[in-house]
Formats: sequence, C-alpha cells, structure tokens
Amino acid sequence: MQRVGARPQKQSLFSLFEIPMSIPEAALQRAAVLREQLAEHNYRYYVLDEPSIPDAEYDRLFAELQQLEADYPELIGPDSPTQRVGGAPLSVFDEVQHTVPMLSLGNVFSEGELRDFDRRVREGLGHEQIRYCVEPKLDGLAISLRYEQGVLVRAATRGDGHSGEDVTANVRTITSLPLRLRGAHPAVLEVRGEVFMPRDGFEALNQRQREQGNKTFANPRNAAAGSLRQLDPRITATRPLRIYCYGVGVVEGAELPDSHYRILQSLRDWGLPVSPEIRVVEGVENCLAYYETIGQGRDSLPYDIDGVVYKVDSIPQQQELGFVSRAPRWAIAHKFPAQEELTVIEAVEWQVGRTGALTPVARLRPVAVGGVTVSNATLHNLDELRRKDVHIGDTAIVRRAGDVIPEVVGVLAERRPPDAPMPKLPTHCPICDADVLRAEGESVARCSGGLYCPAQRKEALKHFASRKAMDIDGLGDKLVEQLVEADLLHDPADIFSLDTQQVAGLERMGEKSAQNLIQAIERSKATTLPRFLFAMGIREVGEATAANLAQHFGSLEAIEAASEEALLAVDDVGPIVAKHIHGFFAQPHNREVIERLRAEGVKWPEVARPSAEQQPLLGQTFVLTGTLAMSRDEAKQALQALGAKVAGSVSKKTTVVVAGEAAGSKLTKAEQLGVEIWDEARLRQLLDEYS
Ligand code: I6G
Repeated sequence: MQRVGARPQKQSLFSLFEIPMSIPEAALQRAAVLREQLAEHNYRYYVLDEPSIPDAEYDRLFAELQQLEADYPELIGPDSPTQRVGGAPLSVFDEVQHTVPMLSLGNVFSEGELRDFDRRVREGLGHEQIRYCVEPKLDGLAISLRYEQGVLVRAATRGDGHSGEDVTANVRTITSLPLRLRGAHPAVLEVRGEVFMPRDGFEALNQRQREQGNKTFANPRNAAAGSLRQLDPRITATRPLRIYCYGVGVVEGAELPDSHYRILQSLRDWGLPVSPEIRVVEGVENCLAYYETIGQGRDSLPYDIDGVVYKVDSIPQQQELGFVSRAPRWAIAHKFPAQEELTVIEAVEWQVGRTGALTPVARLRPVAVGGVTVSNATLHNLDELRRKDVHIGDTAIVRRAGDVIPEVVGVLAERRPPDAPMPKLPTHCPICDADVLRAEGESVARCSGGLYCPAQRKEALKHFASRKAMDIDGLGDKLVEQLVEADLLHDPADIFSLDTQQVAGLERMGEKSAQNLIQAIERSKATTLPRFLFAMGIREVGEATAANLAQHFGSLEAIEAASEEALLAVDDVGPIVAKHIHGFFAQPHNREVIERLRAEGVKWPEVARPSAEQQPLLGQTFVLTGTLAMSRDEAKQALQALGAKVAGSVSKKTTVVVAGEAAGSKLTKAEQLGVEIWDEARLRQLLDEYS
C-alpha cells in the first residue's frame, strides 16, 4: 500500500525570528503537532512496520495539514510532507559527482566461492572466525541520498560510480523516505540504498499499462528504473517505489558506530527504511545457513531479491581489508540462481478461460528458472504476443518470480530461425470448435461456445464452487474436472442433484469423502445474494460489484428486470459492465439455470436497503480525479455511504467532478461538458455536513 505522503520532522519550520505574523499562533502550533504526528506514524508504518493508527486516520491528519497549508501558504516548506510532488517536468537530468565513489560489489555463485571469499577475509585479518552483517540483495537500483542539516537535498543514481544523475524530484515522491531525518543526526549524511518496486505494485502497474495500450515493463527492476528516470515527477509519484538503505558515504559532524550493523540501526533511528531481514552472524557456516533460509523464503517476500550480501561487520576490519579494483574486499554478493532464463518456444497453444477468453500459452523447451523447471509460460493476450513479436522457434527470455505464473518477457529476434512462423489466432475454439470472436478494439478473443464449451464449463463451475462464491467445501478444481469429464456436471444447477453414489464412483473418491461433499453442497444452499451473484460468473462482475448490485436493487428479481440504464446507477457499473449484466439475464439459458438453482433450494436472506434519508446523494454520480489529500478509497467509500455512485469516467450524466492536484483529462472533459467541478475542500464540506 502507498500512503499519501509524509516525512518525519521534529522541529518547526521557522526559527522564532522568521514566524510570519500573519499566521495565527493556533494554526502554527496545530501544523507543528500534525507534522510531528504524521512523522511518527510514517516512521511506525514504513520503518518499524508497526502502524498504530488506521490508514484512514492518517489520511485525515494529512488532509488537515494540507488544509492548514492551503489557508496559510507561508507554512509550506520544501520538506513539508504535503510537498512531495512539485516543480515542472525536467528536460534532462543534471549530472552529480559522487564525493565518495559508489563502488560495485563482487559476486559469488557457489558455496565454494563463498568459502574462498571467507578464507581471504580471515587470512587478511589473521582471525579464525569473522562476524558478518548479512542482508538480502534487492533487485533494484542503487541510489545515493544526501541529507544536509537533516533535510534531503539531493538524490543521485549510481551512474558509472563517479557521477550519476540527479533524480531528487523523483526520489522525493517515495513516501517511505523521510524528507527530514528524526532526532539528533550528522550535519551531513550521505546514505546509500536500493530503490525497488514490490511485486504486487509491479503487477498492478503492468496491468494498467496493458489496459492503456502502453508498453509493459519486463520485470520490477526495469519498472523501478523506468520510474526513477521519468522526467515528470508526477508520473513517478504514481509508481509504487520503495527504498531500503544499506550503507553510508559522506558523513560530517558526527561519529558513527564502529559496527556496520549498528550504523544501520542508526539509519533506522533517523527514520530511514532498512531491510527488516538484516542479521549479524558468526562465521561462514552461518552465512550459508542465512543464504538457505532467505532462499527458501524468497517467494514469500513481497519484492524480488537476487541473492544475499555479506559484509564484515567491524568497520576497523573493513578499513584494514580495503578495496580491490573498485570493489570492497570486505563485502560480497552471493547470487541466487537466475529467475530469468533463455529457452526455445516450441509451440503456442490457446487456453480457454471461464469467460471464453483465449490466452496464448508458450510451450517451452523445459528450462530451470530459479530452481524450478518451467515448460509453459503465459503470453497474456494477442496484443502482447504481437507487441513482443513472438514467433514459434524463437529463443525467449522466460521469467518466474514469486508465485506468479511464468511469463515470456521477450524474444531474441537475432536468434530467430529462418521461416519461424508467427502463431495464429485460431478461428475455432481448440476445445469445443465453436467460432472464436474478437470484438472490435478488444485485445481478447473469445470462444463463442458458452457453457457448451467444456473448458468454459469447467472454469465456470470452479468459480461457482469457490470460496468467495458458493463456498462448497471439498469441490475443488480437480474434482470439478473429473465431474465434467464424467459428464455429471453441465451447469451449476447439476451440482445440487449429484448423489453420493455418483461421486463415490469417481477415481480417488471414497464413500466417506463423497458423503462429506454432498453435505457441503447441501450446506452451501443457504447463501447470500452478493455471493450468488458473484458465483454466476457474469463478466466484469467481481465481489465488490456483486455486493453493490445487491445493495442497490435488494433482490435478484429487481436485478433481472433492470434495464442497462437502471444498472448504470449502481456503483462501479459503467456502460460495458451494465451491458454484460443485462446480456447475462437476457439469456434464457441463464434464467433457466437460476430457476433450477432456486428449485433445488438455493436461497438467501433479503438485503436490507438503507432509507432515502440515510442516502441523501442517491442518484448522483461523482468522479474523483487528480491527487487528493484523503485517499481515493476513503473519499469513494464516504460518498457511496451517502448513496452516491462513484464512476471512473466523466460523461453528461456525471453530477460532480472532484478535481485534486494535477488533475488531467477528466477535468478537461468535465469543463467541456459543463459538469460541475469541485475542489477537495468542497467535498470535505459536503462530507462534514452529513457526518
Ligand atoms: O549494490 C549493492 C547492493 C547492496 C551494494 C551493497 C549492498 O549492500 C546490501 N553494498 C555495497 C557496499 C555496495 N553495493 C558497494
């Protein structure tokens, strides 16, 4: 999660002589208190990983400070937490000289090489056993951060180690990074660290890029690099970058501890994020044990790492060992097996999903990627396939990270064999032979077979039985496949007429498990309307939309009878979703399945709908755009609670557009259409009125 933004700050911005007299004392004091509180909460959230207030409360404090600064702009300083994004886009990055060069790190790839490194260190120091400070090696970009009098004044990339690029404006947007250090700190402190993008943020960013027809990033590292090298910091501000600090460069005006580990603790005390995985270990055996542990837990870390780094902990010992060809003799990176590998695409096949979407899947010459054999990788959709210029027979870069499905990142066109064919979208479904259709402007092609297609049927039934839908305990993916293959299930209603004998007759199914399944099916009949709607698997109707539909209409009958127009009044429902919902209920086949489900005893309690009094904004549609001080979610929930619909795009039907900072095309459209435009203060006023 990204917070709106803040930085620790202990002092007031002004010395006694500088306080502008136009600011009332109360405002001045409140701003100082808010800054202190925000700094403390930010520190707890990002550095200690122990938040003590909900995000919504944090956002409220932030908004209050923002309001105060709007009322009294003299309160704003360059290190104000509200001023992370500022200034015009750059045309080029300035060059920055590194006073202390940013060195590189030697690598080892095996236990033997690590033992050699440790032996050299022991011999160099004349010690039996060495104490090492150890930490994961993040797969990101090295950065140098310069704090003067506690304030972040410059951030620079490593570049060639002697000079890098000035990326201060972009680095300021990283909300976990303090713009001012906490407590007593050196007069000048240059910190080194790694900027990275967590995997979930990377996936979401690529999804967004795909939806907007933009180029996707090959991996989180490239995404972090691309984001840091944006000339417009407003774009960087939308990217979920994080940072962990791992060392220091220039230090003036303070004596640092003589242990690397304790220096890192000092950084943490000053509010700088450092990896929570850092440990001190004695001797090479414990380094290897750490490597093992981190390697095993690697997939469950929220970010990519490519190894671990061992550093001699004692600073005097580091100094004694010195450097060799611009790399420290006292530190080494122990790399994991790569998570990207090269292999050959032997075929491209098409997988059919629940909604009939055809996904191209590359069948690969099996290859070990990060310790796991990979023989299939997704190519997402036809547009991606074309964008990546994939041909059958190509040598491809395959990436596997965390528990994400392996994917083809790109191909090496220069290694393409002559006459390598381009994969073709089939004209007929590879499973059921129905026509494959592709709507204009859509990147997804679909099988038109509906539930007659066994692939769609299996996926639809898996979805129907899944935990967040009908929650039929024991009816997992494998069992659904067996039941479909045994011709026992054609549609969801069939599930409720299964009997113990039929189930017990399946492979690897005993009498007892069959009985348990039948009981679980029975139990699932008592459900809720949102679950039932979600279970129907209507395109684009996820859990949240299902809940909104249930809340808005109150009954299935009302939803079935609703026109597209009426559906548009529901939160999160735009024209495309309305069309899908309406189309679904217009199909006699779907109505018939619903009728049979109800006849089998599937039922739900009525949905209590709030009164008109509780929903004063019923029938009004709001659009939120630009950067708001309160989180988008908070604003959306507050408006929805009052009965408003919050839409993603502006149309003539929009009642109000709330425009925050740096609002773009939606604001322009609202102006063109003459839609009412509010600033955030006006929205706050409205919410306060009803609170
Ligand atoms: O590139 C690096 C990544 C991580 C490093 C590094 C590091 O420590 C965790 N440490 C040093 C000393 C250097 N590069 C030069």
